[in-house]
Amino acid sequence: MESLILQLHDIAAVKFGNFKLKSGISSPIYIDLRLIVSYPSLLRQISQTLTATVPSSAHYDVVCGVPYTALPISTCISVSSNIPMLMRRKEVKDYGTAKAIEGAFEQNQVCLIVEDLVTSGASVLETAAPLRAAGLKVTDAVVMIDREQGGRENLAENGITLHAMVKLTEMVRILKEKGRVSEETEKMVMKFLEENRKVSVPSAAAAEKKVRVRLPFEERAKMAKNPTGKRLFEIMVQKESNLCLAADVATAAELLDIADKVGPEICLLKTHVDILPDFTPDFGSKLRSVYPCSLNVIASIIIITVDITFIGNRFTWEMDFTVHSSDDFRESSHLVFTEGLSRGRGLLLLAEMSSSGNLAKGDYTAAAVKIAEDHPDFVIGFISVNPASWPGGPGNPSLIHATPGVQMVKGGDALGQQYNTPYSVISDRGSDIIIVGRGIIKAANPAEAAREYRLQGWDAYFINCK
Ligand code: 5BU
Repeated sequence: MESLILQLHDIAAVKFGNFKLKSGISSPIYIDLRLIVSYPSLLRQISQTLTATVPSSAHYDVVCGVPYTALPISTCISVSSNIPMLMRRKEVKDYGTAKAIEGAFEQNQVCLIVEDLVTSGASVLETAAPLRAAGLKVTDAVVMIDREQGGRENLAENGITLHAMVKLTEMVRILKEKGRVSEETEKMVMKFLEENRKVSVPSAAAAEKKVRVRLPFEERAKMAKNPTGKRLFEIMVQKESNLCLAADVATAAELLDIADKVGPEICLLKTHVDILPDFTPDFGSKLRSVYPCSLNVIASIIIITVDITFIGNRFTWEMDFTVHSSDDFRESSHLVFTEGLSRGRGLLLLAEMSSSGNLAKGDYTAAAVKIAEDHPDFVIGFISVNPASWPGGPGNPSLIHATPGVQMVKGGDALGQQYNTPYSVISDRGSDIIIVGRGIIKAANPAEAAREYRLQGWDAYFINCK
């Protein structure tokens, strides 16, 4: 290991000085592992060390390098260990066979991801998603250098264990010990790494992760009291989908277009119908014609989310909080409940929110649970964020939990939205449905992105299913 690190320093793949990074910040250390292709003996040693870094308990059938730097490394691992390799296309062709993954493989084979450097883990996840979408299992990734900036935790949240040849701080320490850098440089680099370390706090549920046995959706369909709730469970089973699209687009025409594209992947479509300038009364029937499955559910969600929860674009959610808890709401809710029930609708109650600093917690959440108990025939479930942490956990299995604030990588936006991964939301936080907006709508290929979210959400549910 030491010799490898010294060689990386010799070829200037690791440099010390003052470097401006892509993000704009100045760094006292710079790593460029693309250089190793010019040093075949070093490339071979690195590949052998990486192979040895993966514990023998981690079984895999194929390897796949994250493009581009890790491609030669994974090729060497493949050739020397005689394990087939796959390639992930960075740019998926939208013509011909349009394959995201090249190479021969079988469904459910396990693929080890190979990467040169991990910072947040985003690039590993970008490779894991199409591999999983193609039917492969991804449980482990091996990396040369772990920058210790949250990557390990982000990957763990997505069901991937990271194995690192060396951590960046260890590497700097070795270089100092071998007289390659001064004590002063070492201190400066350590300080920089410390200051730029993304403190990632694993969710409470993840920290004391218990296996929560869950009932399959088909069992829960039988328990549902409201016909719309029952239908929703049935649609989920039929379509193997626990993905809801938050279709926050600018016009009704765009909404119909996106519904058409991602319809096969989703069990539910959520819309803030009030933001559509070209909304007309026949919008519902048009939507029904492109997307017939769950209009009842769509309609019920419209009732509760109109004006209230539009995060990330025009409105913020706080302004409507008082509407919820006021007497007016209680009165109008009575009307909504009676009217809704007579129309065969169901209601998802807002119990928690995803945006930072929101007030929908504690008593508010408890009040939502109480409303659900009082109206078992009308309430079909909750908009929630961490039902596993509620007193008594997610509770009644006839009720469904749907969670907004979902993207492939944990993070947030400039307006306070907080994202968790599909795996964390479903497996750790005990929810049933992931609600995804920009992760799909802003993707280069929304249909493909929706498929990836669907597969991740679905797999995450069945990990703990009875
Ligand atoms: P995004 O693009 O994936 O961030 O969209 C999330 C959607 O879920 C968007 O329509 C929000 O208005 C909605 N949302 C939310 O993000 N957080 C909440 O707590 C609630 C709704 Br309630």
